[in-house]
Amino acid sequence: MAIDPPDRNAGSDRQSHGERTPPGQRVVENWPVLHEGAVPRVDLKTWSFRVWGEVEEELTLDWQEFMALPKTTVSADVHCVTGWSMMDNTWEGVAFRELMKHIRPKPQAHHVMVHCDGDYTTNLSLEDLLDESVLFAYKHNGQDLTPEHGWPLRLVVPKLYLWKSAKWVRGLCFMQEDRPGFWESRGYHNRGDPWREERFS
Ligand SMILES: Nc1nc2c(c(=O)[nH]1)N[C@H]1C(S)=C(S)[C@@H](COP(=O)(O)O)O[C@H]1N2
Ligand SMILES: [Mo]
Repeated sequence: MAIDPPDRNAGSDRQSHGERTPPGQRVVENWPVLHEGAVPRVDLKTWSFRVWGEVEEELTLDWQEFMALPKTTVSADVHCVTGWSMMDNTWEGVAFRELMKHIRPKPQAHHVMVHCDGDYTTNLSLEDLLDESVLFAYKHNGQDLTPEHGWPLRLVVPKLYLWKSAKWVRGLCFMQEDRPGFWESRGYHNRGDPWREERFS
């Protein structure tokens, strides 16, 4: 288990990677593991992905149904609020936009709470999720995700700090009004744009 509390000194150790590293970030080569609680044990036979809340119809997909969705590959850097960035990742999975073909949000549904195995949640605007870089990934650089990095499925939101990239994702609750998720209610910024250094609120 590894917990990363807000680090007020994040970014004091600067190393640039050209114009691609946001302010206050340093590039790492080895991928750190950071999360709250224990790595969940997941059984693909009972795994399901659920969509509920402000939608015209709830949706539940089992693992096979999720894997049957068309796949995509996204190349992106990731930036953690604790100050490290990892460049040139290749993610393979299902684009958020692809999943949205099966979801009819009600007109007032502008926000989404992402739910995971365990108690972790994170909130995003539907607009941020609809960015073409956002996907549900099961592979990183050609390998299945390891359990500690979110196997079987994690959300990847490259344009926002990595706490928005929920590991062990199991569902989405569409909402009319925004609500803070796990870290957002503990002092992290509501949106988390690394280019604006939206670290803490
Ligand atoms: N389910 C879940 N997802 C999570 C977290 C968590 O505690 N639980 N931590 C977040 C935070 S704060 C970070 S920095 C990244 C770390 O991802 P990594 O361990 O793959 O580097 O996962 C994010 N996704
Ligand atoms: Mo984090």
